[in-house]
Amino acid sequence: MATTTSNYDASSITALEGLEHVRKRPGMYIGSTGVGGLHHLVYEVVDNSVDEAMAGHASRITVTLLADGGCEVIDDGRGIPVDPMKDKKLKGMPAVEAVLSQLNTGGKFDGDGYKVSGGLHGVGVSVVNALSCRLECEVDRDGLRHFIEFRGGGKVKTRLKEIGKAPRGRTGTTIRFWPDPEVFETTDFRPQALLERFQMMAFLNKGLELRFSDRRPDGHAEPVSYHYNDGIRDFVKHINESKEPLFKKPGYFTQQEDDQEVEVAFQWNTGFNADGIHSFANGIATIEGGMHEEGFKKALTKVVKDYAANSTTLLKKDDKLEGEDIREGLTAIVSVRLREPQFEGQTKGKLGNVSVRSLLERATYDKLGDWLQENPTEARKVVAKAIQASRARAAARAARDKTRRKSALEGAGMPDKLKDCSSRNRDECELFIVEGDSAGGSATQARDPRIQAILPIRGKILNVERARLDHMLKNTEIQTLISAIGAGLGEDFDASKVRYDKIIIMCDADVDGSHIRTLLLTFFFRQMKALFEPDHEHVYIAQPPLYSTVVGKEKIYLKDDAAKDQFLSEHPTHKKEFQRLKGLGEMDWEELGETTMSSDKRTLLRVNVEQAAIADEVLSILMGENVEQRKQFIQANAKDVRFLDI
Ligand code: 0RA
Repeated sequence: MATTTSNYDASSITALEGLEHVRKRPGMYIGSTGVGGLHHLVYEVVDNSVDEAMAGHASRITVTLLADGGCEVIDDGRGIPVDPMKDKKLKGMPAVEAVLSQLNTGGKFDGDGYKVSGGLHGVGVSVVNALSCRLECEVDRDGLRHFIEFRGGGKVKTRLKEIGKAPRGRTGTTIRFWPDPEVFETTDFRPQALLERFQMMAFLNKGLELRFSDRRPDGHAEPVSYHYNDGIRDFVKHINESKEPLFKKPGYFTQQEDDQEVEVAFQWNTGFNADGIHSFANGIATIEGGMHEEGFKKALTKVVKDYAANSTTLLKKDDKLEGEDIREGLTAIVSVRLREPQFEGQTKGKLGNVSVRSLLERATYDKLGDWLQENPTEARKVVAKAIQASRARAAARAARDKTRRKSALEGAGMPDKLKDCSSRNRDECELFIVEGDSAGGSATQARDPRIQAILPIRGKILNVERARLDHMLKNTEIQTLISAIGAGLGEDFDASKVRYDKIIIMCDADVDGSHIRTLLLTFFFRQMKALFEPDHEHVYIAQPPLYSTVVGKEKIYLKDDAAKDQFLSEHPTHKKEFQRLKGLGEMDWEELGETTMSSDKRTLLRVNVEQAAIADEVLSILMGENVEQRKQFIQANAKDVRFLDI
């Protein structure tokens, strides 16, 4: 007995040393101490319960943000074991205490089920303990309710004890934790972000019910329950909700072998997006793809091509299908589970296990092949759509070659609409894309013709998200833009040829203006992505001032309400009226010259690639019918979409 006790005390001390390290270097374990890291704590605890569900022992997880700032996660699994550890080092320590206080003890020591282990997740609940000022755990097991409690980053406050009977027949684990305000910059959870992940987990684990409620006094989130009996099929339907599916019921297949299994759901829509494949490994999004995606894409191309080759009524002699034609409009979820996932790449978002590639190749070739045979109506639609895409691609290539030849033969003739600048030093040149001819006229008068070029854009340019390249190239507004920028487009785009240092979008502050701005950003994002690369960052949004007023003889412009308040606090005796400017369309050229077009008075917003990607996504959502999705998206990205004024 004496040795047991001393062993136990010794391992408690080692445990604390481990947790000390976590507190010293939280970033190493949870990425950051911002809101992302804070949420990581929740995911870590929930992941453990999801593992228990994946192993077939739990079916419901309830997450509650408590009134006092804590977070509670309840599951109905087997309950973390409470018996003393047998292992030499931890001899005598209750297993639950080891799980909660020993780094790397993880959840599973019975080798049962897949564990979520990668660079990002699976650091263990002990990390949550280390970064919490308080953590409680209740385990219902063997008819009893057990309780253990920690304080100050993992120090045992109450040793494991029985606190009564478990409710009849119930087993499960409850973990409550209070993130340490000394560690985190904020301890304010954001339900929107949490919910997004809970929903994803519910999609990826069919039958699992994930409930969420927010009991914080100022919490606004409504209680939510995610529960999908059709798992990733429901996921695909959900993604395609705002789109127009080619057929009603998503296809689905699954295959299992030895240590790994795969599940795939798919459905094409009428859209033109060719990267609608979303892949996951052990419930973790693999943003950078990897072996599972590779195998799936390869077999998808082959199986659809083989099928098309046998349907002579659709395929003409010159048609040549490629992978991207077949993927156009496809929404697919590829979810694999394996024992030892290898997460690689910059953000650990790429699955490296080679064996998964051949599993996916075989499964997809066989089972998607069966699906095509068994669903001839759907299969014809898929093939017809791919053929259409391939013809469009051929036409676009021809159109591009023509543009290229033309510029080589005729010299780079600039479009009439462009009022170009005279300087040939591109580092000082600016292109203003202005909405409408009248604003274009004012801007032309206000500009410095040496370094400022004006390109008026009329009406709404084509929605590039929806339009194929060949249609897009026929649009005169787009043609004008491409020639003015002068660096080609798509895969031929060459950022070193861009003719201006700054490309400044100048639109009205109304709905149409923000729509055109979003369309332009989407076009640049899709066809001239290098414009947003960190060392280029050519794209800007002009923010015309909202107010003007007069001080003495000088006209002062104020960009927004905050600037107006600031001005008033600095000029407490100011009595003159404020004029509310009606946006670019209503400004005369002198006003423009003194504000948006003056290099020292204007406010420009530089657009980075993330913001452009958001514009792109906003657009596809705005085009869709799903108002709820649009609302949610805008809420979740409030900070980053503000400049789009939607
Ligand atoms: C280790 C072993 C067993 C279950 C668990 C851990 C477990 C961990 C967590 C964390 C949150 N909820 C959990 N539920 C279970 C298996 C126990 C057995 O064999 O009965």
